[in-house]
Amino acid sequence: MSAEPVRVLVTGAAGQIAYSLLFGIAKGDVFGKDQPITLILLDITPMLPVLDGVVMELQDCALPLLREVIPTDKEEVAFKDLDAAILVGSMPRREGMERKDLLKANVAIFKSQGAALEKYAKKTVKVLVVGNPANTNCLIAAKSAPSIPKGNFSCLTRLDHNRARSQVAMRCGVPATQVKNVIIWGNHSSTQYPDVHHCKVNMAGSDLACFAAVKDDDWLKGSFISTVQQRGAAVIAARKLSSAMSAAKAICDHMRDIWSGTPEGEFVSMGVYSSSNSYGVAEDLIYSFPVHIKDKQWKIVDGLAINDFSRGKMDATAAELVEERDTAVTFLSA
Ligand SMILES: NC(=O)c1ccc[n+]([C@@H]2O[C@H](COP(=O)([O-])OP(=O)(O)OC[C@H]3O[C@@H](n4cnc5c(N)ncnc54)[C@H](O)[C@@H]3O)[C@@H](O)[C@H]2O)c1
Ligand SMILES: *[C@@H]1O[C@H](CO)[C@@H](O)[C@H](O)[C@H]1NC(C)=O
Ligand SMILES: CC(=O)N[C@H]1CO[C@H](CO)[C@@H](O)[C@@H]1O
Repeated sequence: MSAEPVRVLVTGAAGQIAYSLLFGIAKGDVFGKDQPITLILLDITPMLPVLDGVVMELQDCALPLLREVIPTDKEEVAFKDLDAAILVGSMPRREGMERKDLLKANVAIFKSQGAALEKYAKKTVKVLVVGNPANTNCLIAAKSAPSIPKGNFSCLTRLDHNRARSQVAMRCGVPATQVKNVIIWGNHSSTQYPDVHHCKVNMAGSDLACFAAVKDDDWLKGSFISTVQQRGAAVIAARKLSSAMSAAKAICDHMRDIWSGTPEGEFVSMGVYSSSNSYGVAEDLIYSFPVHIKDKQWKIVDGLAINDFSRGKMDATAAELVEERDTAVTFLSA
């Protein structure tokens, strides 16, 4: 029995995240071990020769699920009939480039790709934006594809989520899988707020509140938070390249959960559309919230208690996103 292949686009496909990501997708980590896959790889024209090398390597992996690989520099080819779109490519910051000019260049890319989703993709397509500024790029893509439900767009904060989970796990001496329900609130930047007030650590067979398991409130309220916030910069300082293997793993985790759901009683962090003032967050932002996923639909986990310590940090990261959105929207209409 062979199901129809899912059509999956990865943009920035000649880049370093894609190099790990494509392998993860092609071997079945995301859409399931029985689901055939057609991979579509989009990059800019000068990168087409590199893309050919990536295609050769994918072929040489001799994977059972990979039915076809389509490299392209054309949006009308890339976005056709998509089931899933993982938008990794974006304009990188160059030496001396103004913040505003960088944002403007990214608005142009995500406006165009949003319009291509609108025109060519399936209306049920699930879109994950990774390229930075991920939250605002995602919002621009969603606004540029009005006939695709906003709920089908999300941006990646799972890497931050996994970093937080792992920091707690290492502190407690347990595998990362014994730590659940950390939350990343807000922007994927150093103002993000990694929150462990609802996190549970499974130690010796029982679930303990994170604060009780770690037994070091100063660490949890101080250097734990800054370590997670600054982790991307620490990787760049050490590796001279940004996070790629861990980003690819996080993308696989994120899209797999969209496809197959989250376990009962667990939640994950994703940048999603803020539409109902959940947790007092301004509407019309892509903001990272704790979500449950079922039947390919996310729902913000509601009713979590928020103390003053958390409130201030959640508001600060929201303010940053409001400012960025308001600037980006002026470029959108230009
Ligand atoms: N949200 C997150 O958690 C997270 C984590 C890590 C990295 N990132 C971001 O992911 C992005 C990619 O990172 P990387 O390390 O793979 O970068 P990279 O520079 O190695 O690769 C990016 C690729 O995108 C391509 N590209 C640029 N513009 C494009 C366009 N308009 N259409 C298609 N392709 C285009 C480039 O040619 C390049 O091949 C960066 O923006 C990075 O900041 C986000
Ligand atoms: C939000 O986060 C992104 C991704 O790290 C960053 O590029 C952007 O500058 C942040 N926004 C603001 C307004 O600081
Ligand atoms: C989360 C969400 O809103 N998902 C929607 C994605 O699009 C499909 C098809 O239009 C809807 O059925 C889902 O509800």
